[in-house]
Amino acid sequence: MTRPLLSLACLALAVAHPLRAQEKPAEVSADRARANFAREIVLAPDDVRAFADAPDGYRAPREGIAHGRVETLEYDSAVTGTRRKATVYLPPGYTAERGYPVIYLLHGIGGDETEWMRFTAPNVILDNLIADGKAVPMIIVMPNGRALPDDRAIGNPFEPEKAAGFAKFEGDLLDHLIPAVERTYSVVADREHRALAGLSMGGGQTLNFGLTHLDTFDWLGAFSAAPNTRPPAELVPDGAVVRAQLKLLYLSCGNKDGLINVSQGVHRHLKTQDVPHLWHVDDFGHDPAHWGSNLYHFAQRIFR
Ligand code: FER
Repeated sequence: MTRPLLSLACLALAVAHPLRAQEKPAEVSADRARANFAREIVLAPDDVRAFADAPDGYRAPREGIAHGRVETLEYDSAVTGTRRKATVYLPPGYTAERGYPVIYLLHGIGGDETEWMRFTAPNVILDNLIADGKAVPMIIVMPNGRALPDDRAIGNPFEPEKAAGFAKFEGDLLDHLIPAVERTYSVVADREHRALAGLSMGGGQTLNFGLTHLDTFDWLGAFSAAPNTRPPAELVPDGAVVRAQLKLLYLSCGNKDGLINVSQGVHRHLKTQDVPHLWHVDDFGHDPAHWGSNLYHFAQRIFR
């Protein structure tokens, strides 16, 4: 199975420092993370694909179609006390004459605001989908989900203080990033025109923040959500509330991903609560092939 290099680096670190009685918390966390990735994968009969993988070439740049553009947005955050960066994709023909929907797209534990672009080129995926009439023109905002004064993707991301930055991002997103995006770009600033999605750690953030802020987001996508996902019964204590509001709850995981138990737990709880959701289990691992293919599918199902 292939995994992002940074996750592999974390695992190597855990192996190099076997658990001992006086181990520092960071090493204990790394060891636990390694054990999470190595969990036995037990598939239930409904842990199956909902559709085929994205077709060949879905993330290959095409000539002869209109292309969007990618830029960096800087915004001030009272959560971190710093000026922060987000990567922004503006769709082909972006104009202030109309308002666009926005997807906030969150990275994994080893990443930052550049990770999605490096893993799967969401700008190319969307250029291609829009050219084919399969997705509506939308803005993609790719922030740094580590809301700390030093938010660089360096060191051991499993250190408790570093991991806490991913939880603190909730306030940064809601109170600082979204307002900055809505001041800067021509967007439709309501819940019907806001989606939240992410990979791994960012998938957990999506569920944690999205399911508790249904007033802000109408479309959620969690791709191979990580163990930072809060217990499903806490996230959805009453299925009727989610059922009445959310347009799309998209959950995906690869059947070779040791973290699949996290997504299975969410899916099974949603089933007991009668919450409609899309559950897609493909044949990938914890890797960019899964995240790109699922962004391709998710982007076609939102804002319409
Ligand atoms: C963990 C294993 C993996 C964990 C987080 C991750 C918080 C995240 C992985 C990723 O984002 O790729 O135990 O705990």
